[in-house]
Amino acid sequence: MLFVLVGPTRSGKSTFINTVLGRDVAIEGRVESCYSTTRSIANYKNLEIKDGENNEYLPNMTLNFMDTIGLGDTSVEYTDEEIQELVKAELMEKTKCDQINAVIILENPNSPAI
Ligand SMILES: Nc1nc2c(ncn2[C@@H]2O[C@H](COP(=O)(O)OP(=O)(O)OP(=O)(O)O)[C@@H](O)[C@H]2O)c(=O)[nH]1
Ligand SMILES: [Mg+2]
Repeated sequence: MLFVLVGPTRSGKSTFINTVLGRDVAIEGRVESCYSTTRSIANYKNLEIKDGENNEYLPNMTLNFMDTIGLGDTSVEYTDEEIQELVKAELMEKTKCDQINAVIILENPNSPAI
């Protein structure tokens, strides 16, 4: 299963991936950081899920995640439109669109959209 994470910088995309997998795979930003952390698209493939309670990997279940560059950070070398194009190109090139199970859109909790 492939999940694509999109949303503003520091909305918790990388943290979401790590939380679901039960271990640190994607690099998370520090809370006090002013800058986006994920600065290029990262594909995490065929990763097993770790059960945090007994520290064991769950059998017969692997997940794929695409972690994307956060939107809305002017310190990043790409504009939001360029990031959207990069994500689109990545999806078309490395995976097939019909393999996507969900696009997960995260928002910052203080966003007016919430
Ligand atoms: N309190 C709280 N903090 C969170 C939550 N999710 C993420 N964080 C913190 O928010 C900060 C940013 O999280 P990231 O996962 O790096 O955010 P991101 O969307 O990947 O950011 P970019 O890579 O910059 O686009 C980190 O310090 C996380 O620990 C949450 O649900 N609650
Ligand atoms: Mg990130």
